[in-house]
Amino acid sequence: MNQTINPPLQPLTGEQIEFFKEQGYFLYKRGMSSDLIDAFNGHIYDIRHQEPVPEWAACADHEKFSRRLFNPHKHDSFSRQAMKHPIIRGGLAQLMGREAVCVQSMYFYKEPGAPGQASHQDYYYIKNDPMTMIAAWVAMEERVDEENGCLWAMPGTHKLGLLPHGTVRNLEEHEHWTDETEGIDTSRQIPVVMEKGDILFFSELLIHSSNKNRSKDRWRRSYVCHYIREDSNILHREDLRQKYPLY
Ligand SMILES: O=C(O)CCC(=O)C(=O)O
Repeated sequence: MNQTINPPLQPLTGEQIEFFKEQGYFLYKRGMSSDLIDAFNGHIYDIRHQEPVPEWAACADHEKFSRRLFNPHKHDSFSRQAMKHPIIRGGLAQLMGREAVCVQSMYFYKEPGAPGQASHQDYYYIKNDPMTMIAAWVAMEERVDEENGCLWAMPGTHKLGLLPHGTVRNLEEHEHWTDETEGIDTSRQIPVVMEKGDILFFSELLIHSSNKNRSKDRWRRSYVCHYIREDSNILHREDLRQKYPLY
């Protein structure tokens, strides 16, 4: 029997790879099917709807469906399957030049009224060597826009290296426990409006943020995984050392 692993897909064109290199991100339209996203949203809802809630997903009762669920890929096979999505696996292999492994996942509920995250570079939180980290941010709603707290990105800033980060300045808009980039005018950030199933790939040095969900009744669910090249290693963060292959 042939034991070889199937090679990753090559979903990105040369032009798209070039765009990523220049701008620090690339938006892949409709990478995941609407059916898959409905099933995954339902599954994540069920995890915290159980009695009792599994220990790894435990939270206060009033927070069951708010803010985020950390690292579901470590405990839940559906979350791992979504993390390994063939378009993501293939896109990352093209952008990194080798297969990627996953080190972190987050499922954001971001309910109406929930704060966003101040501008930052992911590398500030997750150091890795060599530096290869890329995030894949998947839209889990029909539409993710300025009103329900979409991501904002500052094109080209992945070329600036790691910038200083300090205390969050606008607590009305952003979560207090994160840090914010300093010494740079972040008004050049652009909103990344996305539709259900769109996948945003972005570099660990790209400055990005999100604002409060200001809608009355539109959630802003998303599934965000962070990946490094298979030969990179996570520094400092013991909790994110384990590498999850994508095949
Ligand atoms: O989705 C958000 O609101 C913030 C996500 C983010 O900044 C990240 O995953 O690095």
